[in-house]
Amino acid sequence: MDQTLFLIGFAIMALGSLAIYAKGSKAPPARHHTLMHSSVPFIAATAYLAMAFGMGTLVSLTGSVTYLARYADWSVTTPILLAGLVLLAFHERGRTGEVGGYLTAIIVLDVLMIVAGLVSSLVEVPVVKWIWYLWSCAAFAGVLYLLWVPLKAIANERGGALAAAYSKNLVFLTVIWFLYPIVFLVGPEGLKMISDPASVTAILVMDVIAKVVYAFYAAANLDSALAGAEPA
Ligand code: RET
Repeated sequence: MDQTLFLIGFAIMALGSLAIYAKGSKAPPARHHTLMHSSVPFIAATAYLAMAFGMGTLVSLTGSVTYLARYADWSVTTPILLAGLVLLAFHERGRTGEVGGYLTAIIVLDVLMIVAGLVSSLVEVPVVKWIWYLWSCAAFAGVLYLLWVPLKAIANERGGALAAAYSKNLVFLTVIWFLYPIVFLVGPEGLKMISDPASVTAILVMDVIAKVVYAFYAAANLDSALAGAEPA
Protein backbone atom coordinates (compact mmCIF):
# COMPACT_ATOMS: atom_id res chain seq x y z
CA MET A 1 0.00 0.00 0.00
CA ASP A 2 1.34 3.41 -1.06
CA GLN A 3 2.39 5.48 1.97
CA THR A 4 1.46 8.81 0.32
CA LEU A 5 -2.23 8.48 1.19
CA PHE A 6 -1.43 7.94 4.86
CA LEU A 7 0.89 10.95 4.89
CA ILE A 8 -1.83 13.05 3.24
CA GLY A 9 -4.21 11.80 5.96
CA PHE A 10 -1.65 12.74 8.62
CA ALA A 11 -1.23 16.28 7.20
CA ILE A 12 -4.98 16.93 6.80
CA MET A 13 -5.73 15.69 10.31
CA ALA A 14 -2.87 17.63 11.95
CA LEU A 15 -3.84 20.87 10.17
CA GLY A 16 -7.53 20.15 10.77
CA SER A 17 -6.95 19.82 14.51
CA LEU A 18 -5.10 23.14 14.58
CA ALA A 19 -7.76 24.88 12.46
CA ILE A 20 -10.62 23.62 14.66
CA TYR A 21 -8.84 24.93 17.75
CA ALA A 22 -7.87 28.24 16.12
CA LYS A 23 -11.37 28.95 14.77
CA GLY A 24 -13.35 27.54 17.69
CA SER A 25 -14.88 29.37 20.62
CA LYS A 26 -12.54 29.65 23.64
CA ALA A 27 -15.25 30.90 26.00
CA PRO A 28 -17.78 28.87 27.94
CA PRO A 29 -20.31 27.40 27.27
CA ALA A 30 -18.92 26.27 23.86
CA ARG A 31 -15.24 25.98 24.86
CA HIS A 32 -15.36 22.30 25.81
CA HIS A 33 -16.81 21.47 22.36
CA THR A 34 -13.81 23.18 20.71
CA LEU A 35 -11.41 21.16 22.85
CA MET A 36 -13.20 17.86 22.24
CA HIS A 37 -13.47 18.37 18.48
CA SER A 38 -9.87 19.47 18.00
CA SER A 39 -8.62 16.42 19.91
CA VAL A 40 -10.35 14.06 17.43
CA PRO A 41 -8.23 14.79 14.29
CA PHE A 42 -5.13 15.02 16.50
CA ILE A 43 -5.71 11.39 17.50
CA ALA A 44 -6.40 10.48 13.85
CA ALA A 45 -3.16 12.20 12.75
CA THR A 46 -1.32 9.93 15.19
CA ALA A 47 -3.01 6.86 13.69
CA TYR A 48 -2.24 7.93 10.09
CA LEU A 49 1.41 8.48 11.09
CA ALA A 50 1.57 4.92 12.45
CA MET A 51 -0.10 3.57 9.26
CA ALA A 52 2.40 5.52 7.08
CA PHE A 53 5.21 3.67 8.88
CA GLY A 54 3.39 0.37 8.37
CA MET A 55 2.97 -0.04 12.13
CA GLY A 56 0.15 -2.32 13.19
CA THR A 57 -0.71 -3.34 9.62
CA LEU A 58 -1.68 -7.01 9.40
CA VAL A 59 -1.87 -8.72 6.00
CA SER A 60 -3.22 -12.27 5.93
CA LEU A 61 -2.47 -15.01 3.40
CA THR A 62 -5.98 -14.59 1.95
CA GLY A 63 -5.34 -10.91 1.17
CA SER A 64 -7.28 -9.48 4.08
CA VAL A 65 -5.72 -6.26 5.41
CA THR A 66 -6.35 -4.96 8.94
CA TYR A 67 -4.98 -1.59 10.08
CA LEU A 68 -4.85 -1.89 13.87
CA ALA A 69 -4.06 1.84 14.19
CA ARG A 70 -7.43 2.61 12.56
CA TYR A 71 -9.32 0.65 15.24
CA ALA A 72 -7.21 2.26 17.99
CA ASP A 73 -8.12 5.68 16.51
CA TRP A 74 -11.85 4.87 16.23
CA SER A 75 -12.09 3.38 19.71
CA VAL A 76 -10.98 6.71 21.15
CA THR A 77 -12.38 9.25 18.65
CA THR A 78 -15.91 7.87 18.20
CA PRO A 79 -16.66 8.09 21.97
CA ILE A 80 -15.51 11.75 21.91
CA LEU A 81 -17.78 12.54 18.94
CA LEU A 82 -20.72 10.86 20.66
CA ALA A 83 -19.96 12.62 23.96
CA GLY A 84 -20.16 15.94 22.07
CA LEU A 85 -23.67 15.12 20.89
CA VAL A 86 -24.83 13.83 24.31
CA LEU A 87 -23.52 17.03 25.95
CA LEU A 88 -25.38 19.08 23.33
CA ALA A 89 -28.66 17.32 24.19
CA PHE A 90 -28.08 18.19 27.87
CA HIS A 91 -26.58 21.61 27.15
CA GLU A 92 -26.21 23.66 30.40
CA ARG A 93 -28.86 21.74 32.28
CA GLY A 94 -26.84 20.28 35.12
CA ARG A 95 -28.58 16.88 35.08
CA THR A 96 -25.20 15.28 35.76
CA GLY A 97 -26.48 11.87 36.84
CA GLU A 98 -28.47 11.46 33.66
CA VAL A 99 -25.66 12.81 31.45
CA GLY A 100 -23.26 10.34 33.03
CA GLY A 101 -25.66 7.45 32.50
CA TYR A 102 -26.24 8.19 28.82
CA LEU A 103 -22.53 8.81 28.23
CA THR A 104 -21.59 5.49 29.80
CA ALA A 105 -24.21 3.51 27.88
CA ILE A 106 -23.45 5.05 24.50
CA ILE A 107 -19.67 4.77 24.90
CA VAL A 108 -19.87 1.13 26.01
CA LEU A 109 -21.99 0.27 22.94
CA ASP A 110 -19.72 2.29 20.64
CA VAL A 111 -16.48 0.69 21.89
CA LEU A 112 -18.08 -2.77 21.60
CA MET A 113 -19.01 -1.86 18.00
CA ILE A 114 -15.39 -1.03 17.17
CA VAL A 115 -13.93 -4.04 19.01
CA ALA A 116 -16.43 -6.49 17.45
CA GLY A 117 -15.58 -4.92 14.05
CA LEU A 118 -11.88 -5.53 14.70
CA VAL A 119 -12.54 -9.15 15.65
CA SER A 120 -14.63 -9.53 12.47
CA SER A 121 -11.78 -8.07 10.42
CA LEU A 122 -9.24 -10.51 11.92
CA VAL A 123 -11.31 -13.69 11.70
CA GLU A 124 -10.86 -15.76 8.53
CA VAL A 125 -13.69 -18.29 8.99
CA PRO A 126 -16.61 -16.71 7.06
CA VAL A 127 -19.46 -17.70 9.42
CA VAL A 128 -17.56 -16.47 12.45
CA LYS A 129 -16.49 -13.27 10.63
CA TRP A 130 -20.10 -12.42 9.76
CA ILE A 131 -21.42 -13.21 13.24
CA TRP A 132 -18.97 -10.66 14.67
CA TYR A 133 -19.89 -8.20 11.92
CA LEU A 134 -23.58 -8.53 12.84
CA TRP A 135 -22.77 -8.20 16.54
CA SER A 136 -20.92 -4.94 15.76
CA CYS A 137 -23.99 -3.80 13.76
CA ALA A 138 -26.21 -4.62 16.77
CA ALA A 139 -24.06 -2.36 18.96
CA PHE A 140 -24.21 0.33 16.23
CA ALA A 141 -28.03 0.02 16.25
CA GLY A 142 -27.94 0.57 20.04
CA VAL A 143 -25.86 3.74 19.58
CA LEU A 144 -28.30 5.03 16.94
CA TYR A 145 -31.30 4.16 19.14
CA LEU A 146 -29.94 6.21 22.06
CA LEU A 147 -29.15 9.16 19.78
CA TRP A 148 -32.45 9.12 17.87
CA VAL A 149 -34.93 8.25 20.63
CA PRO A 150 -34.19 9.22 24.26
CA LEU A 151 -31.46 11.80 23.60
CA LYS A 152 -33.43 13.42 20.78
CA ALA A 153 -36.43 13.71 23.15
CA ILE A 154 -34.20 15.37 25.77
CA ALA A 155 -32.88 17.86 23.15
CA ASN A 156 -36.45 18.50 21.98
CA GLU A 157 -37.63 19.32 25.54
CA ARG A 158 -35.46 22.38 25.22
CA GLY A 159 -37.06 23.25 21.86
CA GLY A 160 -36.05 25.99 19.47
CA ALA A 161 -32.53 26.53 18.23
CA LEU A 162 -30.94 23.94 20.52
CA ALA A 163 -33.21 21.14 19.33
CA ALA A 164 -32.54 22.20 15.73
CA ALA A 165 -28.75 22.12 16.28
CA TYR A 166 -28.97 18.65 17.85
CA SER A 167 -31.08 17.38 14.92
CA LYS A 168 -28.76 18.76 12.26
CA ASN A 169 -25.67 17.28 13.92
CA LEU A 170 -27.45 13.97 14.41
CA VAL A 171 -28.43 13.66 10.73
CA PHE A 172 -24.89 14.54 9.57
CA LEU A 173 -23.32 12.05 12.02
CA THR A 174 -25.75 9.25 11.14
CA VAL A 175 -25.25 9.56 7.37
CA ILE A 176 -21.44 9.60 7.52
CA TRP A 177 -21.20 6.85 10.17
CA PHE A 178 -23.40 4.54 8.07
CA LEU A 179 -20.73 4.51 5.35
CA TYR A 180 -18.15 2.78 7.58
CA PRO A 181 -19.89 -0.63 7.84
CA ILE A 182 -20.61 -0.45 4.09
CA VAL A 183 -16.94 0.16 3.16
CA PHE A 184 -15.90 -2.61 5.58
CA LEU A 185 -18.45 -4.95 3.97
CA VAL A 186 -17.18 -4.44 0.40
CA GLY A 187 -13.50 -3.89 1.29
CA PRO A 188 -10.56 -6.26 1.88
CA GLU A 189 -11.76 -7.02 5.43
CA GLY A 190 -15.10 -8.25 4.09
CA LEU A 191 -16.25 -9.38 0.65
CA LYS A 192 -13.09 -8.07 -1.11
CA MET A 193 -15.12 -6.36 -3.87
CA ILE A 194 -12.93 -3.24 -3.77
CA SER A 195 -9.13 -3.05 -3.49
CA ASP A 196 -7.13 -2.04 -0.41
CA PRO A 197 -6.08 1.37 -1.87
CA ALA A 198 -9.72 2.09 -2.84
CA SER A 199 -10.94 1.32 0.67
CA VAL A 200 -8.10 3.30 2.31
CA THR A 201 -8.99 6.29 0.09
CA ALA A 202 -12.71 6.00 0.90
CA ILE A 203 -12.01 5.81 4.64
CA LEU A 204 -9.59 8.75 4.45
CA VAL A 205 -12.29 10.92 2.83
CA MET A 206 -14.91 9.69 5.33
CA ASP A 207 -12.55 10.32 8.29
CA VAL A 208 -11.97 13.91 7.15
CA ILE A 209 -15.74 14.47 6.83
CA ALA A 210 -16.63 12.71 10.11
CA LYS A 211 -13.92 14.45 12.13
CA VAL A 212 -12.90 17.79 10.57
CA VAL A 213 -15.90 18.88 8.44
CA TYR A 214 -18.26 17.69 11.19
CA ALA A 215 -16.35 19.74 13.81
CA PHE A 216 -16.90 22.96 11.84
CA TYR A 217 -20.52 22.08 11.08
CA ALA A 218 -21.30 21.22 14.72
CA ALA A 219 -19.54 24.37 15.96
CA ALA A 220 -21.55 26.55 13.55
CA ASN A 221 -24.83 24.91 14.66
CA LEU A 222 -23.93 25.30 18.33
CA ASP A 223 -22.97 28.96 17.83
CA SER A 224 -26.25 29.76 16.11
CA ALA A 225 -28.18 27.85 18.79
CA LEU A 226 -26.42 29.85 21.52
CA ALA A 227 -26.97 33.13 19.70
CA GLY A 228 -30.70 32.47 19.44
CA ALA A 229 -31.17 30.46 22.64
CA GLU A 230 -33.36 31.49 25.50
CA PRO A 231 -31.53 31.62 28.88
CA ALA A 232 -31.05 28.17 30.50
C1 RET B 1 -17.33 -1.51 11.53
C2 RET B 1 -17.37 -2.95 11.04
C3 RET B 1 -18.42 -3.79 11.56
C4 RET B 1 -19.80 -3.18 11.52
C5 RET B 1 -19.84 -1.75 11.92
C6 RET B 1 -18.72 -0.94 11.88
C7 RET B 1 -18.91 0.49 12.21
C8 RET B 1 -18.00 1.44 12.26
C9 RET B 1 -18.24 2.85 12.47
C10 RET B 1 -17.14 3.64 12.53
C11 RET B 1 -17.12 5.04 12.67
C12 RET B 1 -15.96 5.65 12.64
C13 RET B 1 -15.77 7.07 12.69
C14 RET B 1 -14.50 7.48 12.70
C15 RET B 1 -14.06 8.84 12.64
O1 RET B 1 -14.13 9.64 13.51
C16 RET B 1 -16.41 -1.46 12.76
C17 RET B 1 -16.69 -0.76 10.37
C18 RET B 1 -21.19 -1.22 12.32
C19 RET B 1 -19.63 3.37 12.59
C20 RET B 1 -16.91 8.00 12.69
